[in-house]
Amino acid sequence: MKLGMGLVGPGFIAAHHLDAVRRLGNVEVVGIAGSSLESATKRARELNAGRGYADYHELLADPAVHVVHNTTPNHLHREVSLAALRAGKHVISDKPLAATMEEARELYEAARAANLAHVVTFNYRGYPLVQQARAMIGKGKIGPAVFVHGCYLQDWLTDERAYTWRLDPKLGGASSALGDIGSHWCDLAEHVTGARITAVLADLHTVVPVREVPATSAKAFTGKATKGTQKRKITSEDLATVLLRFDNGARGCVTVGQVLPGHKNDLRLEVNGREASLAWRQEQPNELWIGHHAKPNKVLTRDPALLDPAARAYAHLPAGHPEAWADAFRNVIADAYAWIQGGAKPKAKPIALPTFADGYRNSLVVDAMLKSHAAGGLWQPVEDPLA
Ligand code: SOE
Repeated sequence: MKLGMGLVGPGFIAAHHLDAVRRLGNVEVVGIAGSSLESATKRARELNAGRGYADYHELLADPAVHVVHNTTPNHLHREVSLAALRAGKHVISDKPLAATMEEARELYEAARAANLAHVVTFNYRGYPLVQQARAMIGKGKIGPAVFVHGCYLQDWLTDERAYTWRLDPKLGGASSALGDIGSHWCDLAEHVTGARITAVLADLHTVVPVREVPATSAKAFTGKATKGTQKRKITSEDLATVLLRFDNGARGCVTVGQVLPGHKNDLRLEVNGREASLAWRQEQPNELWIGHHAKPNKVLTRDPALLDPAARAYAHLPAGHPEAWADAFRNVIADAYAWIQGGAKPKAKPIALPTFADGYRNSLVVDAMLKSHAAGGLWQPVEDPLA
């Protein structure tokens, strides 16, 4: 059956949802909802994305839409995703799942009760070499993990004239850099190691405490600093360093920042085991570094023939033909639609597919980081009241 997709919130990431869906073949782009019929119709035309809807309620009422992609700003995630589930639609939501941990819990509970697919776009799981690292660790190839560390660094908020809604807690939610990109790192660390973060000790900082607020919010990565109309005090974190403890005894640390010149989308994850180490970088995603103590280190370059079968399923091009961000994004969306086509049964969920359960779990981790910092830098357990 051909599924109809509708998109709510046609910002930067919307075009990538559409591209990913178009590459699947069995999905029809029905239309997009924005803040008015006029803006949605204009955007639908620009993106060649079917029709425009005056608002998301109208889109949800359309029986031709089976799957809703929620790409609204964080403060609207809860409202739109809940309404979509109540309307009987499968939901693919951007990360973070919601603006706060409490909202994320509500969404997770609603998704669990509905017989529908619920996906959150932790898209870095979709890289073949990320899945390779996961498979190697799962098969004991590096021995017990002892240290899990890395960073997620960007620079698009370096200039004090750069401003985004993510910095406004009313729109972006309880955290800024941690929710936007720290969330990706934590999800990836848990997904790749198969271990859970049990406690955190966080130091958050606002490097740029006053920004000029322009008429419209900056788009990520445009590098455009617009002369603002007013100065605004910023209290959200744009830099964070966090110590981590995992349930398998591993220790860890991560640094997250969006004001670090030269770093564009620099997500790095390294796992040191007792027998070997693995390191992966988002900006060189076709390489996996394999470190040894008593023999030469290696770099595994993405080649379907050399990958673990679990990872090979995510590689679509032959060796020497690099696969990148859009391909990994497409892999996650492809898993989501495969799950939906198969009836979205919980047991049939593809292993790598991030769901609202993962989104909720992730919000618990970020929330613990906020609490740890607010307590002056004390260890804060990551506790799941639903577990
Ligand atoms: C901006 O920081 C951003 O676009 C994030 O919102 C995305 O989730 C990340 O994948 C790239 O950077």
